[in-house]
Parts: sequence; C-alpha cells; structure tokens
Amino acid sequence: MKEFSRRSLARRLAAGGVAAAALPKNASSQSPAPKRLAFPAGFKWGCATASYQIEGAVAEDGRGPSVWDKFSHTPGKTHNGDTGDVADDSYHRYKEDVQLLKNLGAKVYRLSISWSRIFPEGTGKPNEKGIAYYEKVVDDLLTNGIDPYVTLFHWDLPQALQDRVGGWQSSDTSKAFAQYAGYVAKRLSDRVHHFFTTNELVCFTDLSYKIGQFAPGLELRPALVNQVRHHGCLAHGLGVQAIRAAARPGTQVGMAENAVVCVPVVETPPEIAAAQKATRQINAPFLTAVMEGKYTDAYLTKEGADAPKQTDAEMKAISSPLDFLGLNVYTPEYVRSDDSPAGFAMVSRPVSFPHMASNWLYIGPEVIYWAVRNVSEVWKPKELYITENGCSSDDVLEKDGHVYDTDRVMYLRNHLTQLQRAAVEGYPIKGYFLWSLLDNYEWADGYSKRFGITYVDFKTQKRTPKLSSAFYRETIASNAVA
Ligand code: PNW
Repeated sequence: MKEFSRRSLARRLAAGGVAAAALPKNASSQSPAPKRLAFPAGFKWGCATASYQIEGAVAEDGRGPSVWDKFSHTPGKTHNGDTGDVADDSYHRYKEDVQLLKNLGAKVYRLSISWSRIFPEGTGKPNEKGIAYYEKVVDDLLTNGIDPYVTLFHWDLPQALQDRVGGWQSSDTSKAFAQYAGYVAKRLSDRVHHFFTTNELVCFTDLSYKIGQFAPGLELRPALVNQVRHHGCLAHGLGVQAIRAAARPGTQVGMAENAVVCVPVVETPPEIAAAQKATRQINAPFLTAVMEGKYTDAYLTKEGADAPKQTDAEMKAISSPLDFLGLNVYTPEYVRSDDSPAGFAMVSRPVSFPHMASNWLYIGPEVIYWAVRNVSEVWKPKELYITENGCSSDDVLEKDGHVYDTDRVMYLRNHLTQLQRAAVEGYPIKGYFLWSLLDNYEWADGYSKRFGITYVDFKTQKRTPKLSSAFYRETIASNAVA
C-alpha cells in the first residue's frame, strides 16, 4: 500500500526546492517551529462511515433489503444508476479498514449498523448472523485500541417497513426502531459505550419524503411531511429510552444531527443574538423539538392545519435527556439581525461563493465554531462531538501513486482551526469524527463524489491514503492543528 509516510513527505518537501530557494540563507534553520493550535488533552480524534455507504454484501448472511436497495435499483434515481451493492466491500475488508484507522492514530470510530441485517423484516426475529458481524467489527476495533461509537440509523430503513406501514409515515416505524435499538444495545453494550440513535433527521424525512431526492423518493404534501418529521423525532426519543432500558449502566446515548448552522454575518452582539434566535427557529421541527420538548409557536403557527399531530407523552419521549449531542457540520447559512418580529433574516449567498466538489458544500470554516457555540449557548448540552465534517474533492490518483488533495487539506485545516477556537473558549467539545475514512457510496450522487481521506479504486477495492490522511495523522499525533 503506497502512502505518505512522515519521512517521504519530509524528503519530498526538502527536495521540492521552490520554497527553500526563496528563503534567505539559513532562514529555515533559524525560524522557530510553527506554533500549533493545541486541542484539550484527551480530545477524541476519529473518522465516521455509514453501513450502506461502505459495506456492500447486500444479500449476505440473511440481510433483508433496505429502502436504499430498492431506490438505487430504480432507474433514474441515482447518478449513473450507481448502487451500494458492493460499495467499499467493507463487509469483507473491515480488518483492512480498521488498520487504516490504526495507522492514522484514530482513538475513536463512528460506524453505523444496518437495521435490516439485524431485523431483515424490520421487526420480529433477530438474525444472529447480522449481529455477529458487528460483534466481529467491534472486537477488531477494540483489539486495535479504537473505541467504537455506533449509529443505529443512518438511513437504510428495512424495505419491509416501507411496504408494510409506509416507513416513516407511521409511528409504528418509530416503535420498531426502539425495539431494534434496545436489542442492539443489549447485545453490544458490554463493549460499545456510546450509541447514536438517528443520523440527520432532515435527510431521512424532508429529502426522502418531501423532495424525493433520497430513498424512498416520495414527494408528500406538507401535513404528511410534518408527520414524517415527527415520527423521526419520536424514533430518536423512543430509541433513547429503549437503549437506556436495555444497555449496561453507564452507556452513553446521543444523536447525530446536521442542524442548520446560523453564522452571524459579522461578529457583533446584535448579529450573534440574531443567529441564536435563528438557530431555534430554523431547526424547530428537529433539534429544537429534541432539546426543548415542544415545537416552537412560530413553527406551529406557520404550519397551521398541517402542523404535526402530537401527544404530551410523545414530546416527553422526544426530549429525553441526552448524554451528548453529535453535530454533523458542513456548510454555513448566514444570518443578520432585522426589525421583523422574528428578529433575524437569512442572507443568500452570492453566486461567487466558493464550494467543494459537491455543489451544496459551500466553504465557510467558521461554520464549525458557530455550530458548537450556538448550540452550546442556546441549549447547554453536557457534551458535544463533531460527528461528521469533511468534503468532496475531484481527487486524482497520480502516476506516482499518490493523491494530492490539497483542497481537502485546506478545508480540514481551516475547519479544525475554527474548532480549536471553540475548544479553547471552553465549549464542551470532546471529539471530532472526520467524514470520511474512505471514498464511498455518496447516496444519490453514487460514486461520483469522493469524501474519503483514503482513495478507493472501486474496480479493484485498492485503498490508498491521500495527502489528507498524512495531514490528519499529524493532527492526531500532535493533538493540534497541523
Ligand atoms: C451527510 N446536503 O449527508 C451524511 O450523514 C453522510 O452519509 C454523507 O455522505 C455526508 O453528509 C456527505 O454528503 C448529507 O445536501 C447529505 O446538504 C446531503 C446534504 C448534507 C449532508
């Protein structure tokens, strides 16, 4: 496996000549080592992945189909008709992937479990071979000194539940999720100490049942969409309760949310206050409901007759206290103060605003600082993790066997600088999971968008750590922005 070792990188830089030649004589030996921006001791560095995006082996060992199998095999739904049938074949190559993590020096790894491997029909009798697979993966991580953080739902809903009850259109699916979550917690909590219920409520509700971009690809009317959102929140809440009831004492429970991050257009007290008002309102159907146990009046008024039907017991479950909150952070939304009753206005981006290879992935590194700060100040969570952050790049495997993804390194370095700012200001940020360990199946974009710090040749399954892997390894080793 070709990769950037520290030595080869140093040799390369020394031989590179350009920078060295431009420096005055002896300048390099006299100049002090760059001051690194240090993270708190014990900061947890890792990577994240998701089952359908990396595993493949979709018909193996009794796995039932998920909505993503059906959707990706429906003509016209994904880029190039790409499916997750093989993906990174991590189902068979997980040991190699654990070694990639080990070589990075990762302390933690966020993986997700495929619900339909455990309950092929969504509910009913568990499939022993399904749970046995995750036991093997978790054991291999632990043997290599890596602490597993497990996400229970990263969008691969059993197709059987879609067929039987309409998937997230029914609260039966929320209840089925709680059963599944409790079962997995019971089986794994002797060795897994951190569970996430759901990943990104908006993606498996709005993107999947409102705009139809993701499985199952529906475009429902607003009242039904609001109910789908409510059932997603309810699954999270019932899941928290089920995990607590089934797991060993001390098991930590949280969720991974991509709340909209409201960045103040300038950092002055009135603009910061506007961004925090916006944080509550814009996330009203999701994170605000989870943290506050009620939908905001503004949301209910706006939706009117289409507002979700809810009971007090459901809202109580939805707001079950969490041990930690995970934030998936990608792209900023800019907010300014104004005189409207809401007290804020969203600011649209000029056409020239830069983005990464995915056209939605606008680059504003301060997004990660404001994600942590807004959520901390508005809701005071006990602990926070960045559960995803990273980017797509048009990576090229060069003739010398390397991938020089300097744009990804730029993206990561600037985001980590802003995360370090939040850490030194004392916000309770405990760890960072880079998305992603591997190039993988990027949902409706298929294999056309690469988010990995490891290049994957999807024909041969050969893994090649990119320049960004070398950058991340240095960051982890020095516990500082490298
Ligand atoms: C997250 N958007 O999804 C997911 O959790 C990952 O599975 C995914 O691969 C990663 O981010 C990169 O996309 C998102 O359109 C998908 O704004 C789409 C959007 C945001 C996040």
